[in-house]
Amino acid sequence: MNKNVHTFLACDASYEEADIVLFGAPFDGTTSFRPGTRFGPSAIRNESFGIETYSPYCDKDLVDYSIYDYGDLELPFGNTEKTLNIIQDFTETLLTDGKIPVMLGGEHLITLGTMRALSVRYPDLHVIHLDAHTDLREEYLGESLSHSTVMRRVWELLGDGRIHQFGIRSGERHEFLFAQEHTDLHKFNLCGFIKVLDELKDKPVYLSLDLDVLDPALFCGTGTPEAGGVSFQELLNAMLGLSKLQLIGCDINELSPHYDPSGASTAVACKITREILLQIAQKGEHEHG
Ligand SMILES: [Mn+2]
Repeated sequence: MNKNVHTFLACDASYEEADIVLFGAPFDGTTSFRPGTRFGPSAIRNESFGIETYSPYCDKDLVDYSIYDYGDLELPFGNTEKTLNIIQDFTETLLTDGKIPVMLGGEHLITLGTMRALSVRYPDLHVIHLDAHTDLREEYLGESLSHSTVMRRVWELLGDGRIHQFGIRSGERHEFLFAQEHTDLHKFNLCGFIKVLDELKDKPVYLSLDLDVLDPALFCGTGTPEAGGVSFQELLNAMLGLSKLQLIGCDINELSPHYDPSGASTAVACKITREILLQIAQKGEHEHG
């Protein structure tokens, strides 16, 4: 008899043996335009069985690594602060147990939960942020906790020069002016990404991937699609450099699966999740010899 399991593709190690822990944060409580990212993690798990465990891009296979899929956190949809606390507490548990957290969203605000835990643990932490949107508002609709303020809140934790933003093509003028002073913002594409990887290779780095950085022509399953954006190949090439880094955690967020009835957006999310997991896993392989 097979076990009745519902995990991301081949992420079926036990918690104890796993170096990497995948978990879902199905929260879309502050979504301003079109909700639905709460269905992201389960869609990624379900549809992951449509792709292979083997990556011909990096010549690695998920079956050769120990990754545990916790499932989804239980989050109170109406309570943003409590949701962030649950994510923070869970992340702290993983760090204490020596695991690398990989979180599937959910809306982008969930990043603040992991960052609250990680910024304490790693005082010299840098963040690589891929997104169509600046996410640097001081507040949105009177709320300081929002998917469109998340990187401003992260900046408050980390300070100047720690957030490296790529693919950004939307925001208010004052956000871009803020970025000139306080973050390392690269507009429109991923040019300069490899250079930043080289600069950060000795630092602890967290990756926050808002999938709407992609061209909505290939990734329309998201709440705030923004015309323009990078191709799958560009994103993949960038991700294939991640094993150079001391990646201490990451999140992949903003898939809202039902806006793309073809399922292609979810398939894109599955494939990029596989590639990121393999980059983190092979790094651990080098370190353990
Ligand atoms: Mn975005």
